[in-house]
Amino acid sequence: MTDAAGDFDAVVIGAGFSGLYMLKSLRDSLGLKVRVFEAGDSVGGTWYWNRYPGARCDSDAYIYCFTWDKQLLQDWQWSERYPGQAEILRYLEHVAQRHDLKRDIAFGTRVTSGAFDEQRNLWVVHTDKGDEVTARFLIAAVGTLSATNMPQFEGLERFKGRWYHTSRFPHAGVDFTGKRVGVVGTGATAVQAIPEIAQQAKQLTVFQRTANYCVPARNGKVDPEVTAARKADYDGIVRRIRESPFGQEHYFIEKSVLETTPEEREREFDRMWDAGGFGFWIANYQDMFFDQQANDICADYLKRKIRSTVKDPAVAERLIPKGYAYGTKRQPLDTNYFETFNKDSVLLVDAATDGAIEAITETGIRAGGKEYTLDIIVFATGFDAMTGPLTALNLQGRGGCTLTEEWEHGPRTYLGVAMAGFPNLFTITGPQSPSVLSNMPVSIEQHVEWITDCIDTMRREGRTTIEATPQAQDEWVAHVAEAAAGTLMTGTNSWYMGANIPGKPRVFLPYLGEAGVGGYRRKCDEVAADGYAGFALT
Ligand code: NA7
Repeated sequence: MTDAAGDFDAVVIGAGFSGLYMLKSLRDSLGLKVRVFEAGDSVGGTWYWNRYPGARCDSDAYIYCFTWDKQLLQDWQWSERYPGQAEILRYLEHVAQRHDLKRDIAFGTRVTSGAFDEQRNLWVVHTDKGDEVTARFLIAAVGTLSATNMPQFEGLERFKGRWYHTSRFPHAGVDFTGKRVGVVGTGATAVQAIPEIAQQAKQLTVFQRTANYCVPARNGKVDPEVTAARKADYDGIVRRIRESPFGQEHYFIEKSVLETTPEEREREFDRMWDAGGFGFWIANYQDMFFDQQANDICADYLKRKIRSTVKDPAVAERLIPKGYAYGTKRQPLDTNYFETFNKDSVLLVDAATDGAIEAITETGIRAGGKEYTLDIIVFATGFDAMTGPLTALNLQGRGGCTLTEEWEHGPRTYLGVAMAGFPNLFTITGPQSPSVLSNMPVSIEQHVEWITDCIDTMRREGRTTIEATPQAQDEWVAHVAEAAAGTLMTGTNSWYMGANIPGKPRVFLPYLGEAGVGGYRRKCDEVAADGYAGFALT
């Protein structure tokens, strides 16, 4: 075994929030030689690709940003509670410029494969531009919702109109004026896009497979006094969100909803509803995720809201979720979503009552035996979440093992950050870490800082490789499953369960144990303090 250095100390894949901070940390804090490969033509990741109408953040902006640049926390002014895609992209461009990050990023370059060379202890990485580079460490900063799910609808190639997927929307936008538009899907993306598209389109037809529980976003300007108070208390805010369950300043009500009077809980529900945002979801009564009866009470409130908002009772009934527990799918935040169905120009086609999509035709979509004529189809059909972006990298670990094979029955990781058989490979917000169940920048920063410390420790101790042990990995996989099994989450066909992708194993993908991101952070820190317990180092 030799210890020859590669072309780079580290290759980072992706230049969104996670890749930018990973580059900054390894290059400017540790002084490493780093190359970032990014498929897009600029930085931004999610915020580079998702340019559909209405695309905006669902977490409050004051915590949906980097907290490691303390001066920027003070200087940057967000225009609203939840900034839109263009504003977040502008922010990330600014960060890249401010820290001179672009000089180490190869844009328009997709990593097509990576293989661990066991003789040299280096990763050999290939790109679609013909690069072959070697690096000691390989870090996947590829995002969790970046592998587009485009269902194989029969006949799509026949369609004479134009079609788009929300996650690959044209940079120049799409003019829907005077058009007959179809939107397929009613997830968080569609819930943002539908009211916007409905304002332009002559006719909008929404194809719903599963109705969704929505709560109002309540976007708008933030009171300057609130902003000033937050800026004055940023150290406190950062400490709190890092220790919190979800990377947000949201905490469950430490009481069972079953122990409340109808009046008391109605007041609480109204308060959360009026505040808008994720509070209704993740600052609700604590038994809501565990007890079906408790969950039914919260769900009932939201169902009543739909009935009182949607004027046509038949449409309202079809928009009311059925057959799964509230909160077990990703919570969409809406701005006039249900109100949009009161427009004469908006039609709901519900798979359960009107019939599912059968085919795309030359002139539109056929569902339930009926033809809907369309000029433009917008597919808001989501992503192959969490594992999709990683398996797409075609990584080969020891003995040529691949993630696709290793993860045949669901992801297998240690701490959601490393995998047995794949030395010196790290994933940022990977499956089996809190990731998508948290405010992403908080989890991204935690992983980046943990990986940076790990690499720094290895260098100081003269280590060449680090690799999760199979035993530690087995225990983590079992622990992740056990944490999910105690909740209502596993009973729902959600992308958290891989259920949106035909053939994907039904396994709960993120980690929700240790009472969330704070406890998980402590667990990761303990592992490091214990000499990287559960890892083999050479
Ligand atoms: P989601 O939440 O996966 O939503 C996708 C929607 O598309 C959802 O309503 C799906 O119905 C529907 N869908 C998916 N495949 C089909 C097919 N084959 N036929 C009909 N309808 C289909 O993705 P989003 O982009 O909205 O949100 C992803 C995340 O991005 C979001 O949670 C935020 O974290 C950001 P289903 O519910 O599966 O029955």
